[in-house]
Amino acid sequence: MKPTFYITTPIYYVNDVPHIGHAYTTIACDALARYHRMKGQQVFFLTGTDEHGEKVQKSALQQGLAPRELADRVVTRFQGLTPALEITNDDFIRTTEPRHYASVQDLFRKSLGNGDIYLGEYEGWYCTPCESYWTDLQLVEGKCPECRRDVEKRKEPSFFFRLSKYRKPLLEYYERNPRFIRPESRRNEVIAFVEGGLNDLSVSRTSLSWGIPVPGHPGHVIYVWYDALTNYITGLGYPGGGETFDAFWPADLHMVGKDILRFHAVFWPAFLMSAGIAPPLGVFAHGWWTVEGQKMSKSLGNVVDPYEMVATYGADAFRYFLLREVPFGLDGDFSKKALVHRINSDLANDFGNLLNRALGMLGKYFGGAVPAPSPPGEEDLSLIALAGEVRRSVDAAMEEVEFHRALAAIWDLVKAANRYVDASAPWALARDASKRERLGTVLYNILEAARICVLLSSPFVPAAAQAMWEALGCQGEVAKAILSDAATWGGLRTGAELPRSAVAFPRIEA
Ligand code: ME8
Repeated sequence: MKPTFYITTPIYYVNDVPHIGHAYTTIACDALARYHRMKGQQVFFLTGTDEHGEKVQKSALQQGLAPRELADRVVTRFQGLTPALEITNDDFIRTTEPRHYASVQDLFRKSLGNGDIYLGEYEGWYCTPCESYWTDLQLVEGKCPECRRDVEKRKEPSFFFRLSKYRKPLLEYYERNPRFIRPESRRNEVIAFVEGGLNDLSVSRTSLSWGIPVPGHPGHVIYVWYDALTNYITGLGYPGGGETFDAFWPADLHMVGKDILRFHAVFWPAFLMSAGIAPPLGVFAHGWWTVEGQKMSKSLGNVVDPYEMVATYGADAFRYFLLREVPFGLDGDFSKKALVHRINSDLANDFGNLLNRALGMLGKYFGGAVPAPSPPGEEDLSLIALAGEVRRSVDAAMEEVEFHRALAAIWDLVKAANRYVDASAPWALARDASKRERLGTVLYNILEAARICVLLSSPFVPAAAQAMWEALGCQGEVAKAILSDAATWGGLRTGAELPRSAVAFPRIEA
């Protein structure tokens, strides 16, 4: 196992406040960061905001603010997601920070120095909302192919990055690193795109002032994607990074929405190759959420506010829903009905009840003190074996970034433990004094299965997991547990005094 794990979210534009899409990417990264910490790796988890460019400048103008003022206001809404969603990022980068200016200018200078960045003139059809130039061929009925709005012809002096030169090195990189772009279907899309040939990329603007100046060319500011992508090395202290940079670069995973995969899988590795820096090891593109069957938009008024979700349903439930409902990588649909259903059925009924039934019976039959188990019988052994299998399935699923599969595996154990309760009928054993030892073993096993479920589910539902962890008499923070020790059967402390109930997942009344 690699000793370190570096994971990043995209940096989010501050032209608008966060919505479910931003929360989704950040929560997915957080679950992975937490899981890798539990594997014993040293994790660096970076998120932040993208504060330069036309979008932010325009939005600020509309609100009568300077771009920096707008950024200062909106950034707090993104930073606030950390406590609200129980996010464990190690740093938060803003592209307006001096450390980022130094980093972008250094990277730029390297490619300017070796001729990979050169001065030319850019002309094209420009779509302001998308901040993209398009060629004649790319336009759809004369409009922007992405947002279908009007475009305008523009021409200006611009520095270009010699992306065309990197067609072959990129294809070789994809070939040598089959897990660089995931999921697989997206990888094929990117390869087909690069095989089709790459045009040099305009990386500066003279028409824009809200950005990082090109070193030595004060009329130019560095264009958005070159600025934004570089955040991933700034966060590790580039260009001076030293130990942190050496320990964590190349990044293990850049998590992105499918909309921005190309920038991460094509431009970014090429910028790095040109500067003599190793490309990242992985980029994962996830799908998009619609809301109640419709595209999310301000005009439809259906934008899902993560703060509102947390206030109504709690962060754990929201996190669980987003990562369980839809196979990670595919598009999905958000509805409150589906969310409430998941909360009541998976969290309250299956998981919450398992723990509460066990604690209730432990209180009733053993005064709340965890009994020592006697050697397991056959029905016990199959539960114990399943716990081991689930542990391996969760690990395999997390390696593949398949949260839905990891959660489904954990719930296989939750459900098996509930069936084990029914099949072993502790209430019947309790009526027969000669079965007292068996009763103790059964209760121990139920609680131990619950403990392992709590441990494995903690990257997804961290606050509830901590509450359940404590209710099970386990010490310290579940988030600090190391799976290789803690997930082994038999970790539950005998003799511990447990409460008679614990409310980890309240039911939501419709
Ligand atoms: O693109 N469903 O920032 P951004 C799921 N600053 N995820 C969604 C989503 C949806 N409906 N809508 C947005 C930018 N996202 C650039 C990135 S990185 C160097 C620069 C998520 O504020 C998804 O992760 O538009 C997408 O990639 C990100 O928000 C875009 O955020």
